[in-house]
Amino acid sequence: MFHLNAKNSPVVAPTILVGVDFGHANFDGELEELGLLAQTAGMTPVGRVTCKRKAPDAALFIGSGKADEIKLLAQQLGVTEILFDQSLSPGQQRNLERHLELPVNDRTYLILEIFAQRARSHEGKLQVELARLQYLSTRLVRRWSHLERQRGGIGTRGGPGETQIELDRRMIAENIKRTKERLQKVKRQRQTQRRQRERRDAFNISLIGYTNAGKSTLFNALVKARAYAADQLFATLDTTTRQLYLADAGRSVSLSDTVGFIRDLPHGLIDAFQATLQEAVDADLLIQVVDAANPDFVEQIAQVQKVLIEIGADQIPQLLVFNKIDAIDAAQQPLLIDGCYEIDGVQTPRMFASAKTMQGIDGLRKKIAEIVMQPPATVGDVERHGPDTNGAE
Ligand SMILES: Nc1nc2c(ncn2[C@@H]2O[C@H](COP(=O)(O)OP(=O)(O)OP(=O)(O)O)[C@@H](O)[C@H]2O)c(=O)[nH]1
Ligand SMILES: [Mg+2]
Repeated sequence: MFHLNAKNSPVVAPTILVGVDFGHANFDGELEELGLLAQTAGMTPVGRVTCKRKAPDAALFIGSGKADEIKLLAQQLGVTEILFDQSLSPGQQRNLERHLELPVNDRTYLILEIFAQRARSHEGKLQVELARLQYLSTRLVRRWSHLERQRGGIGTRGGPGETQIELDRRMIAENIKRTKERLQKVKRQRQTQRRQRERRDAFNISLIGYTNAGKSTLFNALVKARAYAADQLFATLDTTTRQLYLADAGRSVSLSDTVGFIRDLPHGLIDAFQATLQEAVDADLLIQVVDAANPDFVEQIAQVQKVLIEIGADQIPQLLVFNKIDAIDAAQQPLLIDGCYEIDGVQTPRMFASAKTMQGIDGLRKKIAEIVMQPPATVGDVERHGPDTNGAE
């Protein structure tokens, strides 16, 4: 049996999305995002199951009644995989797979899958490889207990799987070590390139922001290059850099398009992707692109800020571009194109624009030129340390 969608073509990898509401505000938006992630990874969400809980169930994450409901729906819809929005422990994942008799995966796995499909550069591939190995090393036991079950239910302790697990652990550990070494080497090469760039006295600008905000589209609009832009999450994985000539400043700056941020990026990925995000840490100015038409934009800015703090880039001056104003209702159109927006108590310069219709792009070029010509310390009037640093000298 296979499914047909509206266009009468077979549905690829039908899946059910499961979200557990632990009582925080943005629950619907998060499940929406899981659906987009699933589509980006090549799956088709055909059903959704949600429930409310105070805390996850230790064994199944959800209650067994809910699990039965999912199992029934999965049979009715003929799905091939179940996706959970929240992270599952290896034990929960195993128990759920036994209960549902289907592969069960979580958001972390999905993000790793997408990164694996997308990585193009040597460095990007190594980073994804490392993150996947690290994820796998925590799930090894699960894989083997499955196998043992297929062989006829040998107990969890001892058994033929044991030495194999040890062997696999060692192999993975060695693989992780080798990949880290190779990555280190690539990073050193990148540093050399960076030093060469510094010697040229370049002003470096990085476009950052939540995934799908329109960074690549804006990058193209500014430099007239052709970076891959698509209505998918993580369309861009490798940093692209181009020269941008600013007539008003009478000079060129280098502009980089970077990987998109996302809430709760798996920690292994933050570490592994630091080299890519390093580009952002090294910039003189961060242009944060915001999807102003997304109802969750405030939360998305907060998520970006959180990652910037984690990678030590929160002190770099920022310019906010509230993009996609063409997609905002007439009633909510901004009155002023140029203004300020507060991030973590810091007044940050903010412009409205549409990378798609080019509205506000000339103004944005002028604004960038203005910032480039300012002495660095005064950009955005950054005053990050609050009153307790007053009178310190
Ligand atoms: N309506 C409208 N759509 C836009 C605008 N800018 C970008 N988009 C669309 O938003 C989607 C995402 O754009 P991208 O430029 O790929 O976004 P990104 O931030 O680079 O995304 P990732 O690389 O996946 O992190 C695409 O479908 C674009 O066509 C805009 O100003 N208005
Ligand atoms: Mg992009």
